[in-house]
Amino acid sequence: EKLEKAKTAYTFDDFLLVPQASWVEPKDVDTKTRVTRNYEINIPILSSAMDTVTEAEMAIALAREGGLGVIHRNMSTKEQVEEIKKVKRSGDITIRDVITVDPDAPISEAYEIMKRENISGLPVVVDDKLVGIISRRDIKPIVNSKGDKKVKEVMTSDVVTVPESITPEEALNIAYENKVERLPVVKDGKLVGIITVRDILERKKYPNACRDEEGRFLVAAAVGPFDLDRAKSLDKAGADILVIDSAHAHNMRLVKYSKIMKKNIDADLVVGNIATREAAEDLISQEVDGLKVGIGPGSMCTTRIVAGVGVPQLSAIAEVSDVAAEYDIPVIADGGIRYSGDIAKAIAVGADAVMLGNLLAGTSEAPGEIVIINGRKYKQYRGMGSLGAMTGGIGAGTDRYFQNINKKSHMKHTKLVPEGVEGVVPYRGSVKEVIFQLVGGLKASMGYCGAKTIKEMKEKAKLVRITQSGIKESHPHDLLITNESPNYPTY
Ligand code: RVP
Repeated sequence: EKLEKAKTAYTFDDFLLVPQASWVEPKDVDTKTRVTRNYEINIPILSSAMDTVTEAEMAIALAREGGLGVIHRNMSTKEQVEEIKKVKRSGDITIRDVITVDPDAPISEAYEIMKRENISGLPVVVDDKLVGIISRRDIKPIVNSKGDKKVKEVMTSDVVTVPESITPEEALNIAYENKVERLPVVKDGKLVGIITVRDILERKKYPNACRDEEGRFLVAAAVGPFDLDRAKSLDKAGADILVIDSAHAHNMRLVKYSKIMKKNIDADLVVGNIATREAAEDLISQEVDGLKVGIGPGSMCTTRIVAGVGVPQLSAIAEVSDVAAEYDIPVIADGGIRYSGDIAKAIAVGADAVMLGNLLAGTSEAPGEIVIINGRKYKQYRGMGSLGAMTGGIGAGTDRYFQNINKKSHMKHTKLVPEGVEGVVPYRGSVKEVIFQLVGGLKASMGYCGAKTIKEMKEKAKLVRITQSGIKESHPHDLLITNESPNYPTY
């Protein structure tokens, strides 16, 4: 009877999207999407909270392209806070830890600081009050002359300053009008930061970047299901979104605790992973801001084999999204995405965004070095439930899978039941290149389906169920591929 009642569940390969009458061309598509109750991102892509995928470098690269990185938690709270700060600092046009010099210091000292820190100008301050600015140009010709002059003798005292509320465009205009490279930011007469023309121009290179209200990059961070202290620290450090990272978020202790976590932070709270309607309902009743779906689809995940548990991903996304839509809560489809077409299918059945591990682990911005095997380049990629991740770092994988080990035990390996494996993925170049292909594929798909926005794609897309022979026909067949394509790896 149990078997008779069992539903059939499907995944990406079981369906294709049906082409429809369309006035939409890929170039007209808008990929902006909601990722939580209060946050929008510009492309529907997040990077996995895994120690071979997301640290600050990945989060910065992805935010620049319009996506969102979720900093992994297999490190101390202090280290994770530092990663968040790195992301926030890099997207900010105002440098806040400004290096300054005293007006009575000899110019040789100012010169040494500039050389050491590789900067071309220093604000001159007395008790945080800005009294001048000195640049390399001012001192280079005289620094070696005899009789060391003081900073105050050569500095420019008539400094053009700007308030904190300045926009990048206004700052750029002021800098050009006054022919200066750097603008000290002053609040109540005190120096609080500095804006450089270089940083503003750098910012213009990424028009699609995801930024917070202050213009800094958006960043998310993973937190253990019951780790309130870490959640508070990450929140304070400026994480915009926290993601409760668990292999089974329908654990009722976790469900209840998510409300406590939510009450204690300003950031939005995403909870995952789940795969059923019931789990979605239980979590939504705790007022979470987003849901993450995926039990067992991950490319390095063995949960379905080790525990025999999971739901094929396309059905899981569809089921959770149907519930979430009733409450207007965004859904992130996490795991199992191999091609851009899978992203389109995930959105077609209701996801607002996808999370990628495998596809981003091979980029230069993922942690870890390139390894060469048989003359080809690879990067390491491992499950957070693999032995390596559970015993490496701070062993964050153990509570992800509700396993506790005695950290002092010398027999750690024999006390763990892994749910993931360790391996390598092909090196794929930069995040920018990978994202270009993935978003390009999604835009093509939206063109075929006649959907101009992600919302329209969710509403309009139609699917057709296919068979094994349909899958075979879908992939290239009956030829020997001689040139590798950037969006269809053959390995
Ligand atoms: P994929 O993109 O298919 O490589 O899947 C990535 C996802 O797999 C992660 O975002 C996470 O939800 C899940 N994961 C991470 N570790 C493990 C594991 O060890 N089983 N699974």
